[in-house]
Amino acid sequence: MKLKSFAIILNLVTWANAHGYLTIPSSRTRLGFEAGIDTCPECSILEPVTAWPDLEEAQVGRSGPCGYNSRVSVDYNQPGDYWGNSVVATYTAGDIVEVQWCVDNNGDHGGMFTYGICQNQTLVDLFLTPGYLPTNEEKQAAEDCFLDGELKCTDVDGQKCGYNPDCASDEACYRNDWFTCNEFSASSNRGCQGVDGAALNSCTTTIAGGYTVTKKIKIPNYSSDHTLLRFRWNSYQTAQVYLHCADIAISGSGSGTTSSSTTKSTTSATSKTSTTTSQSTTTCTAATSLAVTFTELVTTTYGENVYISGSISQLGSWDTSSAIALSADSYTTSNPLWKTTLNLPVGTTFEYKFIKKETDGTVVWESDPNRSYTVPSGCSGATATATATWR
Ligand SMILES: *[C@@H]1O[C@H](CO)[C@@H](O)[C@H](O)[C@H]1NC(C)=O
Ligand SMILES: *[C@@H]1O[C@H](CO)[C@@H](O)[C@H](O)[C@H]1NC(C)=O
Ligand SMILES: *[C@@H]1O[C@H](CO)[C@@H](O)[C@H](O)[C@H]1NC(C)=O
Ligand SMILES: [Cu+2]
Repeated sequence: MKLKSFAIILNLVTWANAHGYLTIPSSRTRLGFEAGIDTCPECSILEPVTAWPDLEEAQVGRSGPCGYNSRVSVDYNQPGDYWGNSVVATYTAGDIVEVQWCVDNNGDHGGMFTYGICQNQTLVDLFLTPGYLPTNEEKQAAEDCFLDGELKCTDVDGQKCGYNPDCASDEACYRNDWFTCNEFSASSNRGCQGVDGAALNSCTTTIAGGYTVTKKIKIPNYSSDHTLLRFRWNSYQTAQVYLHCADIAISGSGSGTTSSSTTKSTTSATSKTSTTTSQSTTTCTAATSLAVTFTELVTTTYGENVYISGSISQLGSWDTSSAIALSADSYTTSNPLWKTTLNLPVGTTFEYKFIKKETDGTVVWESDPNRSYTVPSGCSGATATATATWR
């Protein structure tokens, strides 16, 4: 705690600087930004509050679990024209999925963060009703429910879950079920940037460029056509909490309904990219292969093209001359999206990376480690999406 008094002084001078927001799955805030409604997605801040060391002390007030951006007077606790009316991702109970937020270079306040799913649909529905703004009491009740439904770092086998170096062992922040950023004043890989060690502008913020912060969560045994994934970041440096939601669906697994010819697979899709599957809930014929869409957010210059290369023959068996080209049809400056859809056999597990080919033929690889993916099982006609950001 040697840094504590230093940090409190910094509070006063860096108060207004920027910050972070949930990007994968696409949060309401991200969608608002991409639609041009929000000019600073990383600026949805609950302040001033006690954010440290008791991570759960602050009441969410008007910010609610999904955030209120006072710069643009947008309340993300209710559906808007560009968010909240449909889901951005569908997961299966038990899935391990990669989630990501983006921290601004000028506002990396260190600290700890968590994700949550509230398993009380009645409560969540208040945040899904067009034209209805939940009261502050309803916002707090939902936040309490999201905290009850925390998706713990330690729920994911093999995931490294540490304690925050800025937190002493007798403080309330000394817990490793929440995710932690690195030491606020570390000389390298400091704060939340240090979680991925990603390059500047590996994700989009509007003030000083962003760094991705990537972790894995385990989707709980819960089923809903439309619910919310809540992200919460408690700043160490400032008296601020950041709150965001993404609209998701969860299809239950092992729910014991009559299934005839379907061979039920209990292995869930695990992936270094975030994985979503969607499928019809009517009669199910097990698919033998699935249309899997790979998306990669990567800013490119004219003449540069993006490919996917990997360990299976469909991806060229690591031979870059046989790699599969991605399309830039959906590419915009604010959303530099490359994508391709491949038909792959259910259950196939493989490793891959995205590559850039320069005009002169030079190949630029993503940094290690290799990404990995298992094609999920599903009903005939099901599709899956693996989203990623260049690293
Ligand atoms: C869900 O939330 C509502 C509204 O707060 C509450 O009345 C109800 O008891 C909750 N249901 C469960 C199962 O906790
Ligand atoms: C998930 O919940 C359902 C319904 O409560 C239950 O029948 C099923 O056994 C659970 N599955 C797992 C893997 O816990
Ligand atoms: C990625 O896969 C390639 C091909 O199998 C392998 O040579 C390389 O060592 C892998 N990289 C890492 C970091 O595991
Ligand atoms: Cu900030």
